[in-house]
Amino acid sequence: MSEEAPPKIMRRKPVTDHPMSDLLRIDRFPHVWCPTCGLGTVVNCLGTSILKTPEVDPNHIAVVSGIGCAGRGAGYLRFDSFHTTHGRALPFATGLSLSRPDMKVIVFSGDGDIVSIGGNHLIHAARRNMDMVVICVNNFIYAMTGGQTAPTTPTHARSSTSPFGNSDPPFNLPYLAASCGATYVARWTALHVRRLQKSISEVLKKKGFSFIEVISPCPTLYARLNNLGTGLDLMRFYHDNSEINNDADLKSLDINFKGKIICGKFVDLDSPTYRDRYDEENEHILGDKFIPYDLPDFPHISSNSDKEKIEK
Ligand SMILES: Cc1ncc(C[n+]2csc(CCOP(=O)(O)OP(=O)(O)O)c2C)c(N)n1
Ligand code: SF4
Ligand SMILES: [Mg+2]
Repeated sequence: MSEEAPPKIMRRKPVTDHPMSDLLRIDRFPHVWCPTCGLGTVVNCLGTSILKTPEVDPNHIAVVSGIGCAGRGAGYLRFDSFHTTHGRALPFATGLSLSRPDMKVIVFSGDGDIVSIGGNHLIHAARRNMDMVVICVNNFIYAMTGGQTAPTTPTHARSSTSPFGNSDPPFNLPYLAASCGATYVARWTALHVRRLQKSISEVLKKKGFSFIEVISPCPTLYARLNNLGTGLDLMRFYHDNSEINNDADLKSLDINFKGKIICGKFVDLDSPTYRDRYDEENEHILGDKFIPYDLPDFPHISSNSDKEKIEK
């Protein structure tokens, strides 16, 4: 009588489904990002935050990107995703947020896209307290186009257009966003995954203009041009050189070349959004003739939203 073979013990079970597979457009893979680039980590943090914020209905989330390596983010995420033109993610998101107030609009893009060509849109979206979340992935450079100097490149850092070192001062992004009117401002690095996820969860449940800067490794251009090693070396650098100080003076958040990176949640306040002020102004002028959108304050949030029901 032949004995039945014992069940095979598998030390490593084959992975049939990625934990994020419901949220990713796997058909778009392999992605374009280099090994040890920080962008995958930041996208993963965004997806994880959405999954771990049970109040937020994933079917009411739109992700908008501009152009750049970071700008590829929207295309890999399986929400209502829009890969727009360079610098225009914020005006696109503004139109979307105004015409679809039932959607939570998230802009996911790079420092060059949001702060350089898109800088004007950033300051005005913040000033008007547009209801949107901005995740600005700052790798200190225009990566996709070959590593040119960005308005975030630290003084003395080298880039393909400043081969002897950048002579300009970079923007202090949290200070810029806050001084223009952003009602939530935070900075993390790609190493601070839990804190970044917590921040994203917070802003998903908040109204108004939220700005999260994420310092992220670009090993292929920024690190190579500045002899900073691999993405892993940059993660070690963040580990050794970042300091969390939620109470830091916004003016003190400058990032110097190879200097300390102060992280934290610096601003979290409630202030009327563009739509609140628009409705109030129109009600004041038109009285009963004005019919505002009949929507709850947080239409994308439902107490019994079911993550299993992500529409395929
Ligand atoms: C109007 C316009 N100008 C310039 C470009 C070229 N361009 C594409 S991506 C990019 C820079 C992207 O930098 P960033 O937003 O920091 O993204 P990264 O690649 O660093 O993630 C530039 C200048 C373009 N596509 N369109
Ligand atoms: S060039 Fe830099 S930012 Fe772009 S994918 Fe490669 S490592 Fe990432
Ligand atoms: Mg960049």
